[in-house]
Amino acid sequence: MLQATHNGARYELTDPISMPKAGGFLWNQKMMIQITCRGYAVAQFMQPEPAKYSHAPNLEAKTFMQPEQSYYVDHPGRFVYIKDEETGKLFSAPYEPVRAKLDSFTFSVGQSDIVWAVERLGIRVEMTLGLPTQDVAELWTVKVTNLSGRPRRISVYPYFTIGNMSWMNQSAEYRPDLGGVVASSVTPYQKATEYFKNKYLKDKTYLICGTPPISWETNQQAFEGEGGLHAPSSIQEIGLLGTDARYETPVAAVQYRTALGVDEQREYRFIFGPAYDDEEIRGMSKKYLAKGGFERAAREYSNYIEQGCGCLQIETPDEDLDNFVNNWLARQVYYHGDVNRLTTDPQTRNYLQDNMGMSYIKPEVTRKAFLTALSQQEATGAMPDGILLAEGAELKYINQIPHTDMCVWLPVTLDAYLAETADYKLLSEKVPGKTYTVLEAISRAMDWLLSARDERGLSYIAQGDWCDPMNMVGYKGKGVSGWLTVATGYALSLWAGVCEQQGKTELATRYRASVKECNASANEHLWDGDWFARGITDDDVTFGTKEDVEGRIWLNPQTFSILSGAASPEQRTKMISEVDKQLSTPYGLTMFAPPYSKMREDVGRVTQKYPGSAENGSVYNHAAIFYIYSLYTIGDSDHAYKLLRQMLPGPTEEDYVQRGQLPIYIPNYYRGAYHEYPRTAGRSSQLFNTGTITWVYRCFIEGLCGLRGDAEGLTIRPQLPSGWNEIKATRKFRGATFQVDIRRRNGLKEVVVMHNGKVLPGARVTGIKSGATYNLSVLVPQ
Ligand code: CEZ
Repeated sequence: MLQATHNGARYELTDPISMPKAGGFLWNQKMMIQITCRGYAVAQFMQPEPAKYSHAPNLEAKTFMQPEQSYYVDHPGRFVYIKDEETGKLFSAPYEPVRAKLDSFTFSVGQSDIVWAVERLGIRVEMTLGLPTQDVAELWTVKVTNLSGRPRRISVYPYFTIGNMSWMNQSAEYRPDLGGVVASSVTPYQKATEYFKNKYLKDKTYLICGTPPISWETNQQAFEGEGGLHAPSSIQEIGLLGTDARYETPVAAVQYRTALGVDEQREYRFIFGPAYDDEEIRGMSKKYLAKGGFERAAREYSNYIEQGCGCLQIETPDEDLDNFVNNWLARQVYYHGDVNRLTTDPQTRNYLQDNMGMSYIKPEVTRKAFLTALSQQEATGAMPDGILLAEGAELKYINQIPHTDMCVWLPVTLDAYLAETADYKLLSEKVPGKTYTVLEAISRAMDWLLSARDERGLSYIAQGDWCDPMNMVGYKGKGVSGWLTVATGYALSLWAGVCEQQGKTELATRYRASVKECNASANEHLWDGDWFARGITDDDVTFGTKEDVEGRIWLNPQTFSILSGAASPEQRTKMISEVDKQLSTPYGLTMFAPPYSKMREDVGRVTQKYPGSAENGSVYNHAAIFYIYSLYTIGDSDHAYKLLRQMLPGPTEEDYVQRGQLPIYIPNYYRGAYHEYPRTAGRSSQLFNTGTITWVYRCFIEGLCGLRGDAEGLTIRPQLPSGWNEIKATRKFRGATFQVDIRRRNGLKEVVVMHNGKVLPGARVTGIKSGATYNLSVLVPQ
């Protein structure tokens, strides 16, 4: 049903039914497309706000990418109908909309292309999707091959959804001069000022054909007729009807009628995308449909993706894990750091964490992100809810709601950046547009965090912290966040370390004292005997405690109390055992339990989400990875690894089917409510936008492989799970390559690292030479 090929660089799903929502995604800096094995697609491009060129049949809401999208017959998709001209029999590739039973089906997801190959009626249809690197467009190749051993006559009908473009103005027609279907529209608006903003939007959608079709249809209803998309009326005719769309829903469908000899093959190419005008369409057609255009685009795009290959390759006893880490993990990290989830106002915490991941791929991007973020710091030292990345961008959606945790992420993400690069120079850089340096800016942010606490020393939550929809704990101005209190402690302790390193002893001492304060406050007001509470509401009710029937224990406060040092070793033991007991599922740890079954007005919107979905007690991977990271910091390797492995779908068939997702990315959540709703538990959100992924990378690099940098070098402290006796890792670090052979050895007390036959003091390599290769043999204790 599912197999890795090309050493894990591709995954192939061999039926369209057992994991119907499983898909892959491709992106470039201007667009993204997620497409399922059955042919349904969600694509967005930036102009500079996210926009669509292939729409639903009805008016769509503008929102962030939604989890667990449901697909329906008319959902935007890319399909190819095949009609046997002798018998009139019909099927469609990849599977929708006809859903005819296929003789064979392969959905093959690669890193820089997605390919389907399906067979029925003795005809093989291969569809390949690629993207250009700089332009917004989909590059499609459709190949049909006659496998039946006798001459055949067939018609091939690519059908690409354009959908409802605009309630003001939409139309489509076939343009022989451009060689394809062009749909036009006007982005709806009402304010006169919007007109000037919209004037240059790409309001056209086109499908340009490399080979001129013999007929076409641009009117969705005329195509579908009374037959519906399963058996479109127009396909029953000899040729498509060639209707235009005049304030009617556009579609791009064309027909090729062809005779195929035995084993004969035909290939057709198409470009599908948005454009401003005919000129642009003509340009795209010249660029990509000219001979070799697709091949060149594919090479360039695969080079672009290759730039995100990251800094770590591993060889462990777990092949599926290796496949993921070596082929897919850095890719998802790169996607986040390279396009910021295709928004012009990423949430500050997302922006910082997504860019943290670039420390391992393109650290100059991370550096710039710190400067960009800090240049938007408020006069009070607070960080805004979102970082504006484009001219004229505005804070939208969730960024209009006050969250109090944004400052925390500065030292937390900087810690990874400095460990990777030792770029301490950044600290004395002046923040663009400000009168102070990065070091001063972050100190201001830390002071702001300290100022935003109540008389008990607990951090105010306002309308949310890391947990966005926890909007009613503190909306009256008094409620506090237990998580933020210890997260502040953690941020300050990291920051104190940096200050110390920079010789700012006074600052370091002051911040260290504040860490103690935060930790003491958390212990005094939030320790519930076996774990830390999640917060205290406006009306002074402590929640996330034994008293609660729902939302009894939350992961984040435990995690960050480990990181901040608020939890003593005895407390840790208790917490960890309660987390195990109350939050474990076969798909990972839920972010709290039990999920809320109804609105709790002093906690907020999070309790209204469906139990076990998203923040209402799902296996919210971002929360789980923080916890895993914290376990690595205290050397709880077995535990950490078990949970880390659970983040990845598979390797059993049962697990794949339950999660419904290919092991090529980590989603933001898997359904929780394991005890309440076991049928849906484990189901993937299919949403690959998640702060999880950069931390997963960190956990492999710093945790499992234990290859973390510092100001002068690289420390080697692997944390193998006890079932493993050896692994190999290749780590690129500061221009050098480290080939590390890690083995377990009886009778050792500490890690021993050997280089050129010598034992390295402190298990650490210093004086690293860029360009050099270091072969290290590492022995780790039993
Ligand atoms: O958004 C994420 C945020 O992007 O939720 C995380 C938060 O830390 C991230 O910064 C936890 O709350 O508004 C909502 O209810 C949404 O559900 C968001 O909370 C959530 C979505 O998953 C966005 O992809």
